[in-house]
Amino acid sequence: MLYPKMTESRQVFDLSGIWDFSLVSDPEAVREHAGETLKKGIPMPVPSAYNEIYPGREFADHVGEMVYQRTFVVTEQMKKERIVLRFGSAAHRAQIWLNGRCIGRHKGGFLPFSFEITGDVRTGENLLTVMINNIVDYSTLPCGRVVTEEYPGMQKKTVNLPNFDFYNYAGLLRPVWLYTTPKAWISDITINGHADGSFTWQVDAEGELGEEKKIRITVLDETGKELFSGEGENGAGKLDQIRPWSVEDPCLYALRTELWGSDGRRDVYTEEFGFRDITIENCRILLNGRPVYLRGFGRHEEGPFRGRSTDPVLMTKDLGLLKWMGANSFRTSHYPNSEEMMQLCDRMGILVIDESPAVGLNTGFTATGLLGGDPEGTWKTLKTAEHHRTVMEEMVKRDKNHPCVIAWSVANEPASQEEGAREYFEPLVRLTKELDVQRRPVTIVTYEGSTPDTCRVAELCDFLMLNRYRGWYDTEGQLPEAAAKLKAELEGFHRRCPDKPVMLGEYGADTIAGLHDLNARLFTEEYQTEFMKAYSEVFDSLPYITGEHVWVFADFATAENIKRVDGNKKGIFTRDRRPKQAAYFLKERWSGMDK
Ligand code: BDP
Repeated sequence: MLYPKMTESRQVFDLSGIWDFSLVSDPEAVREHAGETLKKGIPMPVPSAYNEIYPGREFADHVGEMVYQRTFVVTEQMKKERIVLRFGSAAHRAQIWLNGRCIGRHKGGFLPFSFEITGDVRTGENLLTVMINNIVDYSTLPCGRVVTEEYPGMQKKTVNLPNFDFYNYAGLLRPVWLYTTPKAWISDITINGHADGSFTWQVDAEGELGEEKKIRITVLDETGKELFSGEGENGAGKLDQIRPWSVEDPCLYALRTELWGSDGRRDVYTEEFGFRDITIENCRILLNGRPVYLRGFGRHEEGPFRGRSTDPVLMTKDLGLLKWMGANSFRTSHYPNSEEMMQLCDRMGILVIDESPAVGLNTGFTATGLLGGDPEGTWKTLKTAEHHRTVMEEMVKRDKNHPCVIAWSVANEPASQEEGAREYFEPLVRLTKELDVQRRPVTIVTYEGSTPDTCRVAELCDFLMLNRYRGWYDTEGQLPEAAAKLKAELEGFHRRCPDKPVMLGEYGADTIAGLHDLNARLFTEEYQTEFMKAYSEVFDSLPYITGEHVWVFADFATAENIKRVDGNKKGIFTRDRRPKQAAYFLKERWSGMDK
């Protein structure tokens, strides 16, 4: 899915800003009055999560619907074009009305969607109403549970328990745009560039194409110099002397695409891409034929004030810190990040494991240990299979051209040891591979409940990504013992899958910034550093380990519970991005790896 870009033939209007907002107790009334101006709407910034903008526990933890509204003006000039309304995302379910008429719905909180509204808009002012539902249950990704609680003498209370360890921020988390195209338009572009300079392209066109339909593509270098031109909706080419895209030299090229339709007008779109190869050989992940050891983090797209939202300041700052640490990669745990983040990673040379929002697919386990249900019943209980397919399709379609994306993660910590796991994931892994012309490696990130003896999905994965908390959730405070357990498990997985690269997807310890102890006790900065050292020694002793992603880049907000003190504190940085002591250990370790 193409990002809204201004080109010679397209105009883009950013609808970010202050919208009207209201929590909803009666969704039917909103549907009925969607064409009327909101009564008692309060100002709400878009993009942002609505939750922490105003004080009040009831406000933040509201379960159900909320409504966003604003007007926008369409000019006579715009009316001559095709007009599209595009959402970067809406968490988790949205219904949209234009001037009172429902124009569509979308399910899934972290991927873009759009509607053509040419016939629905009028010249002058238009009223846009968006109702969002924030409930996570056994049919959504991520998963959660809705529970009705009863207390003596009180009204019944509905609560939504997330089956995951991050705060359920909701709303219009990403930008909203209007854009125009000619009546014959480029609807999709797929590029596959290799490190040897060969490439293929596929251009999809829609609308009033007629016999006159013509497509021309031009490959441009970073300075805009034309290197190649070709015709047709698909084709292949080869360039001499390209600079492959890499961490050290994230060199981007552009495919300029022109389409002529029946009215003789031209639509233009320029998509950036890189020439690079990702392959797997002998327990190694190779970037452009050379082994790359992944060092970095799982990272949440969140911070103070905005909650989980597109924030160019925070994302640039975080990638700067990643580089400062000597890291080269991160996982978009536990949902696709914003499109702007992917563009920045392309540009800054950061390798991304692109994760779907499939987290909490385990009715018997959550990180916080409080929400377990039926420990045997996950794959009989969940109703996510079809939605999971759609999400994988949307995610690959959105991110397929980004050189920074080196692998797809289909899920985080599902009940991969339970009966039914293989049957659930096998078609999803196959689909993901089929959808991606670059055939990137695919993985499923597994938890410690899924051992070398019990895991049912290891063979489906191109590389194994394991989350382990020995020394924290068990063997706490006993790092030599924890390291011994970790090593035995890694060896077990290697015996089972001797050709597959193995990496840690998560390992970490909650650490209160500023808390110190000579004996490196739990929760202190010293313990986190010792924990990182103990794990590093294990990795260095096993040649098939191909990466280490620490949990987590920065402290983040979670649902309130007795295992979390003001959120998850496993960050190597605090939530306001100050380093804890372990940052310096990892910086030295990782920076030294390039030498
Ligand atoms: C893992 C989850 C992650 C949690 C982490 C933790 O994948 O989302 O935040 O544990 O407990 O189980 O800190």
